[in-house]
Amino acid sequence: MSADPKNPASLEAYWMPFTANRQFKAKPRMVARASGMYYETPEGRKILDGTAGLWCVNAGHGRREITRAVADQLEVMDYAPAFQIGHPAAFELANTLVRIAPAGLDHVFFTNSGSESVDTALKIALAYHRARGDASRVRLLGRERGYHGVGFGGISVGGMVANRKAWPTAMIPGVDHLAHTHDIKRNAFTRGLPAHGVELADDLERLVALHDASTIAAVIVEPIAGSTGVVLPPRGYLKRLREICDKHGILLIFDEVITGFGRTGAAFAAQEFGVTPDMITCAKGLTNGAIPMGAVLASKKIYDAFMQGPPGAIELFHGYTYSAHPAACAAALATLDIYEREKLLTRAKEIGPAFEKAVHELRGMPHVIDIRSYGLVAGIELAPVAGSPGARAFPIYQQCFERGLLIRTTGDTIALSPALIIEPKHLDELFGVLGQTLRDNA
Ligand code: PXG
Repeated sequence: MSADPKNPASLEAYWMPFTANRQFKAKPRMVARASGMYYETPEGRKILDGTAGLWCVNAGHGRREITRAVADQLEVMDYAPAFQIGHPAAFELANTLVRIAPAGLDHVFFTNSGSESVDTALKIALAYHRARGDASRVRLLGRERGYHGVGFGGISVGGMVANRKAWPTAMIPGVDHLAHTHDIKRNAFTRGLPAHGVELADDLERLVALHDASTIAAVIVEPIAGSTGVVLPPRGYLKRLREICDKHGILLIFDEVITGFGRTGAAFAAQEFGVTPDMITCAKGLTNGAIPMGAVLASKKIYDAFMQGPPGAIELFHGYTYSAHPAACAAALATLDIYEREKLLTRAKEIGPAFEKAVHELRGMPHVIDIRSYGLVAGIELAPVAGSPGARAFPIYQQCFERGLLIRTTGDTIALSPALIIEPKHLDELFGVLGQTLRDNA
């Protein structure tokens, strides 16, 4: 049976992720084609994509170079065993990633998603300390309001109650959380990074005092938290986290699934903010969303710690059937080539000021209580309807879609993360529709 929006039975079998299934199936929103900055519905209505898909289509939709590279690769070789066998594109891709990564992150472990990247990085952190003979370092620290995907590791270090509450006994043990940095009392409507909150990094000292550094393996944070409503790091915060980690021998992991590949104006937020972690998790923009793929970038220090055992011994008992899948490698190589040729990894620096100006012009619109943006990501926070979280923002999401604009809402925050190819005319269209919709919902 093919999908027919007018026939609810045809929509029943597909259990949709992170979706209000019953509400959706009663009034479906479908897209069928995509090109450049636009989706198109099955009926041919154009929808401006204000979110680069789900923060992943950084070079815009329908990039022929990627299509061709994937098709060519599948023709030549569809699949290669990931374990004990290599194929050239995997090595080339790792080399290319290391070239654009922060200096010192010299090794790449491939996964198929952000969630797998996070669980991989957490496992590497634990095994790293063990390999060094420091096996008492078993605690993993996340942060409130963090999102690190949906694996058991990711939800454990994550800080979103809705993602955790159904699985209270399944959390991995030994996890604790730093305080989050969202503070609109002090930082509302800041342009650029918030001025207040560097001292929140000292919360790590509190956890060290509570648990003792000798038990702590790693801290994982998003440089900019995306899924919980675009929470920016206070000025100096990430640097101080790095200093405290160094002081206590704790690994620092940046989850750059959203901030990676140009979102902030550099290849990675680590470079933009001048702080180098021990590992970076990424996915999404790595293949421009065309083929699922994720990666963990790890420092030489970490990799070398594993390369010690007897010759012939597998150093890390971890990996996926589809780690470095040939089609994904081809997609990623073609994507990175586009980013480089079109200078997209720094494009957010050029268009960012116009984006920032346009988003801050929404200040004063009905219910807008904060606006924050950096590079090509923005959060517009709306005052919640008392007792009904999300009820303020979701109708705006629905109405924008009806009016030809795709935005993302999380709680009562509207998140924007357009493709890095966005032009001023798209900004006019995006903020024209969004501004009018906000006014219509006074
Ligand atoms: N870490 C971070 C920081 C993420 O944002 C993941 C891990 C997990 O990635 P996968 O590929 O397993 O989904 C993410 C994913 C949204 C939204 O609009 C965000 C994500 C996924 C879907 C929607 O908030 N982030």
